[in-house]
Amino acid sequence: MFQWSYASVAAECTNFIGPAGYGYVSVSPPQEHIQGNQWWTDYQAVSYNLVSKHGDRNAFQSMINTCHSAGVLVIVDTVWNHMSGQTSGTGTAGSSFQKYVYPGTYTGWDFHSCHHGINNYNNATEVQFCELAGLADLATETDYVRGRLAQYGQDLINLGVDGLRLDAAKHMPVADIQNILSRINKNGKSIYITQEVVFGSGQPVTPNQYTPVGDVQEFRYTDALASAFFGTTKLSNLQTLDGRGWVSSSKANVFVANHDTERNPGTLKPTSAKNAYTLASVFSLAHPFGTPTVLSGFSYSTTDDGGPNNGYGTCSGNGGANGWLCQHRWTAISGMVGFRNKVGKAAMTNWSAGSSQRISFGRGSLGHVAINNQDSTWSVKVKTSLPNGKYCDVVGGARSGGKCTGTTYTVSGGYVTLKLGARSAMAIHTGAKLS
Ligand code: LM2
Ligand code: CA
Repeated sequence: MFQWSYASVAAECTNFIGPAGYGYVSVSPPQEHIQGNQWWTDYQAVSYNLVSKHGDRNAFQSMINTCHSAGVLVIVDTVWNHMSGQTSGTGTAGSSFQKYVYPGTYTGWDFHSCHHGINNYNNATEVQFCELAGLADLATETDYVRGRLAQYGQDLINLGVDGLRLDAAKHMPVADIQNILSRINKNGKSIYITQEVVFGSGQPVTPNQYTPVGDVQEFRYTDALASAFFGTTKLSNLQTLDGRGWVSSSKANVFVANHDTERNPGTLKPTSAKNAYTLASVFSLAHPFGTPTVLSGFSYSTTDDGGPNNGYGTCSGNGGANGWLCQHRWTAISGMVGFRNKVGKAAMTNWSAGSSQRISFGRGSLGHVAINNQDSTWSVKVKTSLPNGKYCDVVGGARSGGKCTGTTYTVSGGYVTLKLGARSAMAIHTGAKLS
């Protein structure tokens, strides 16, 4: 829930996220950060007081409790690699700071002595000991910094947080992350860890180096979906995603877009032509590879724009409101969350490709999906392992009462007949079967 205030996340956990069956909600950084309207002020930490533009400690605690009551666990975007790039100012909790001097938290020797940006990604030392985007780089190998970051992590866990997204994990030696996490008492819970390690061809710091710690965000997946759904590579080549050198399925955290990629050129965005974003989202939630994250963002005119509506996230029906996009509510996306929950770990079955841009596959005998990423209708009869019966399409509609609000598909004798319009998809599963 990119840039959503904690009060608005709490309301959305109750109103939609919980009932829709999402496992976790992931929220923007809660620690004190520099002031400013841009979204990225979040990533310039000033202290670990939980007073950010998204809300204060009470709002944060209350969101955790409300989301938990709605059956939703909470992942927090955690900035451990650095403090501010801004040279001086006052943070969102009122703390005065200078770059490298954060009174009560850190001072000069808590930072790496390399005070310049990262110019050479082929040099691991520079990647991890110099300044990502000019941000004061914490000496995460020192006992004091490790202890301070663990104290922050412990505070989050004690408040009930269930998972951490480790921002800029690539820029911290994996041993430092392991050490910090080992100092945190998980209170008997299992804490989900997802680490941001952007793959770069030929670079010495790789996503696979971080898998001993937890999940790793696999940006090669994001790139592969973009080129397939833009039609520059074959969608039909995405049947098997293991064995490509990527992070393995059990460790990969995958997404169609995140808040950074959607702001980059040539990537899948909610505004991409030809329904590409929705089709890719259907693929991501249907395909067994990895643990999928759905981005919920907002529309913007410049890539710096902060969240609209004073940061209070709002949705309406199956869409957004007041500048928020609410992708998590889109019919296709929330329908596919239901699909994924129903099919669980069932293996891919009955894969077929009608062309390089038309695919169809099942998940055991629990679900079946088809994607037509072409400009003409695809009519085909495909094999399925679903039991005989009538099923509601959950991409364009849902089951409501005893009826389908969208298309009804009939499975008979191990086959289903599809007629998929240009750039559209269908998905059926046993959780949306008519009696
Ligand atoms: C991340 N992953 O490693 C976040 O996903 C990404 O959004 C963060 O960058 C980055 N790490 C640092 O936490 C964002 C944003 C940058 C922005 C930084 C810090 O993408 O553009 O940098 O947050 O606010 C900004 C200015 C940049 C300036 C920097 C330091 O855009 O021009 O660099 O602040 O003042 C001199
Ligand atoms: Ca670093």
